[in-house]
Amino acid sequence: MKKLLHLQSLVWIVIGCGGLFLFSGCQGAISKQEQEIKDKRTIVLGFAQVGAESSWRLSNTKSIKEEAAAEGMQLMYINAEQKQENQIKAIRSFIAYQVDAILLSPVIETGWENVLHEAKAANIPIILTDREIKTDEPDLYRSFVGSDFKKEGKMAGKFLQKKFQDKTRQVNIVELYGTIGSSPAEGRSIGFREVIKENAHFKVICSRSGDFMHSKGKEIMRDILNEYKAIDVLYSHNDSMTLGAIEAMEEVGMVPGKDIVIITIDGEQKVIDALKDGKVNCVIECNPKLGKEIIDLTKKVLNGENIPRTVYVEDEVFTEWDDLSLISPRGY
Ligand code: GZL
Repeated sequence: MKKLLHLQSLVWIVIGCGGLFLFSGCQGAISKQEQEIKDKRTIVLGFAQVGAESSWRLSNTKSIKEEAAAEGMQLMYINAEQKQENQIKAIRSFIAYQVDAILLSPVIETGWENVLHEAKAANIPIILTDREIKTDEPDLYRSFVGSDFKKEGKMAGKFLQKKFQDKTRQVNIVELYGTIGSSPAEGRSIGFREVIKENAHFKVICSRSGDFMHSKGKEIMRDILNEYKAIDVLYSHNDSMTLGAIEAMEEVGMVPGKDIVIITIDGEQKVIDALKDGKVNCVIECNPKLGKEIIDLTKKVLNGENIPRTVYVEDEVFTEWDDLSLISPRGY
């Protein structure tokens, strides 16, 4: 509708000039007029966000909203409450409005072909932010901006190898898995296992999904503590689940970071504070502040420039061995 309105106003402008440009090879004139309108009009983006399940997610949303506003872009934001069907509905509404581009953080990796074909048919570019999709049709989206989740999993495994380098007895590991079918959970799990398979005495005795949520992380850790009596390590796919798991440990008198070594991913302030208090042993950052990279990339797409297929943001690792006073406030 929006683009149609602009086209009509463009046609009106051309006719308003006595149709001078309409029939006499007006391409040059129209493209000048069109360029002036295009330069003046506000870019409208659709943003289908996963939800608001963690402080990480809230920071990620804030970063993208702030950068879009700073660039004078209008952002239509939908919180899909971690449901793929809500994201698909949001994309369809963005298509109906004929936004200039769609930002999508796909809650899970599969099931996107139909709606992304609809966006392609509408000539609306898709940019993936934060999470990736699995598809045999790479042209369904232009680029991915986010973290390298497999690398995050490997960093977790490498910390564990150093932490237990003197141990030869079996090391029992519990994994709090993120959202099943999501690219961060899959990457963090695969990367971790790729590293620890070098150590035959490292054993993942239990892996359960807490869906990246504090409440589920606590609930599942309570059950695991009842079922397993010899746990050495908790490897948690995100800080929200970790904070829930720490509460479950403390409920039964366990000392997190001592009785159970804890490795967690995201880098939220609360978990950095827990690292400083000795309740956590290793925090792997997953940088949520993707706004600048996403909006810069979107501008390039809309200007018809070539863009990279994948833009990984850098993630840091903070361990119990570091000078933790050097960690700047996290902001999320
Ligand atoms: C990772 C992101 C994950 C965070 C969680 O990029 O998708 O989703 O690690 C969030 O905190 O729920």
